[in-house]
Amino acid sequence: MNLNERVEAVEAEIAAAQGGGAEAAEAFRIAMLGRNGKVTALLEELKQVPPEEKRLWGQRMNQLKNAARTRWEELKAAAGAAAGTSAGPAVDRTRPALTGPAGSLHPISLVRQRIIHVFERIGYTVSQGPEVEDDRHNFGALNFPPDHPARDMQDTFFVEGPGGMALRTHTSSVQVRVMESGKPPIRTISPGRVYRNEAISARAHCMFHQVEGLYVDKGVSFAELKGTLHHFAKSLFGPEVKIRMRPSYFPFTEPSAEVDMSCTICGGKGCAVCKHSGWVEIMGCGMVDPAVLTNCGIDPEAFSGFAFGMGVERIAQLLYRVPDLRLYWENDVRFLEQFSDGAFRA
Ligand code: 2NM
Repeated sequence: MNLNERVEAVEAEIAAAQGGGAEAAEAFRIAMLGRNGKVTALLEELKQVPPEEKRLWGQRMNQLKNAARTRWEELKAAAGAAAGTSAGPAVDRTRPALTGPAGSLHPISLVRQRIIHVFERIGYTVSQGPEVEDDRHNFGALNFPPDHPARDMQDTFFVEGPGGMALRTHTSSVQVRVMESGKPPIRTISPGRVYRNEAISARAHCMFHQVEGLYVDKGVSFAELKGTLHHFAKSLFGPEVKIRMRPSYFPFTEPSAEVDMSCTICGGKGCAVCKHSGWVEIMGCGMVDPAVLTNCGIDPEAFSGFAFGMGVERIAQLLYRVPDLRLYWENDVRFLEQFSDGAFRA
């Protein structure tokens, strides 16, 4: 082979060199550009070229050397990229990973969780029951007379079919199940969805969330009821909050009361939220009617109990100053994004 053929052969070899990691790149460098490399050997041969051909051959050899160097750089870069240590764009492996948008809990979930937390800390368990109930658990055992207006078609969603089933109108139905199946002492709360056939407005919805509480034991008093509810209000709304009770009526409690809290918006001075009274209603409560205890298999001579019930939407409205209950169900992210509570994030 003459010099030209040998240069062409090495050029072809350079062009055909395949990547295969850092070792292959280094082997290529040694084979071509090393002390005994093929390119180095050809460069040596320049010395024997006749003087009139030196300029031409010099250019040709330079191109060969550059081609070998370029190919070597390419092989190194390919090996580095495969091993993740490329000399290309720098990657900082200590940077925190990018996280996707996390979303946040719905204000109703958040407030329900906070309510549950307050009662769990003072020894209450959490009970659940079916949303489709029979008449006995939703009304009968709770002392609602057969002709009570709350049973009316206007208030209750009845379920078609046998058995006179209905969507529960309160979670007191869960308390009935707890009393039927257990013995005092009973300390439990029942959070859940309830349904009432009402026109949807800024103040009412046909489905809302309740948390009802029940405490049955020997010698449970109205004073303990008031102390428990004051503790609850302070836990959620701050240590300055006051409560007061107004006489009221529920079929399942006697005596019964509405519970007001000093208005947290104006601090009791009077504002639009409390209608300038300084007080806002937060729940209903009372001593469990002895007839209800009897209906649920508990001897009212031996035991007494108190119960209370609140709407989660109402509590959340007061905590977050939500002006219209319909906002809870519109799923407008501008509304939903405003609520986050690190302590209860999933
Ligand atoms: C309320 C108000 C007053 C209540 C009563 C009972 C039960 F099952 F023990 F009889 N559970 N919840 C109750 C009492 C609920 O909600 C406004």
